[in-house]
Amino acid sequence: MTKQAYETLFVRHASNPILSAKDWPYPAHTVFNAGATRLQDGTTLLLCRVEDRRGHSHFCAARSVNGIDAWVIDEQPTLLPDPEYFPEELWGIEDPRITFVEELGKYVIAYTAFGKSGPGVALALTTDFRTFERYGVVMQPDDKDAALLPRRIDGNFALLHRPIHDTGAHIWISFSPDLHNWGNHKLVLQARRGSWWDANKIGLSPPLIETPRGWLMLYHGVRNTASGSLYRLGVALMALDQPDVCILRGDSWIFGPEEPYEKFGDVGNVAFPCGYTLGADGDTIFMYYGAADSCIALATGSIRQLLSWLDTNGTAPERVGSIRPTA
Ligand code: BMA
Repeated sequence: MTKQAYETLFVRHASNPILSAKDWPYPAHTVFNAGATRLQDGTTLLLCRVEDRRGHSHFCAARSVNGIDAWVIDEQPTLLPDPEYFPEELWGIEDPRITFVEELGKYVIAYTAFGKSGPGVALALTTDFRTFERYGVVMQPDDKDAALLPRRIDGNFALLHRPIHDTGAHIWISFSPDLHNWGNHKLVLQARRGSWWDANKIGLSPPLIETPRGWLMLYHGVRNTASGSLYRLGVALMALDQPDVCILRGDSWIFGPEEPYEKFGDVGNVAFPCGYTLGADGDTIFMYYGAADSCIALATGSIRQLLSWLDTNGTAPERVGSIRPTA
């Protein structure tokens, strides 16, 4: 048998990590798991999770013209937990994912609100990342790893998220007419159990990426080992008109901790993307990921290459969700 190397689907940027606590204008313990978006003027905005020495997190915006360096970081926290009005945020806000919703003319940030009942999913809306309209917790604990789709599906907004139940930690989708009331919950993708790389938990990583062939989903898979958890990245393709239906899912992981900044840190062996932007060619993915819960790194990939890899290496999984009732 000829020895073949695994295909490289994401290439790390040479100046990784691109952001860490030492770049911060105010005291910060770690900076990681950033949401990302490209603003109207082309600037890349990262909404970074900043953890203080209490262990509590908040968000701080960093802006850069090329999305790589010369970041201009807000002098003060951009969005702090507000436990007086939202006690679900008592222990911090974490892991933002940003979706621009054209219908609203607003960015919708889905994030983890961490309070005494555990982590839940909260939403906040903004037009400028300076003032925010909080919708509070929309998915009660334990739930996290959420992102909104950029447009309605069959008349409803759609939110991917990851509740934890006795049966495991799988990806679900829920629908809403108004972003406040959620229902029609459907199981989308399951952790695979056993010795799989994504056996113990899975969760959405950045928001879904729309392509003519379907929604590309980058998701993190967790494998528990004797020396701790390994967080790696896999890819799946969901149907455009039915994002709860998985068309193809890769068997192997495509990106995982290899470099020292990914292997060593507060939580070693973690590569955890929460955001991406697209290049001007409409194909290049700039994937921003938290490395070892300590810093922010960048890797680039290609939609075309991911789709062709899925064609060769993906399988159509058994349908896990219920069939949508017909009107
Ligand atoms: C997950 C999330 C992430 C974190 C990861 C590794 O459960 O809480 O915020 O990066 O664990 O610690």
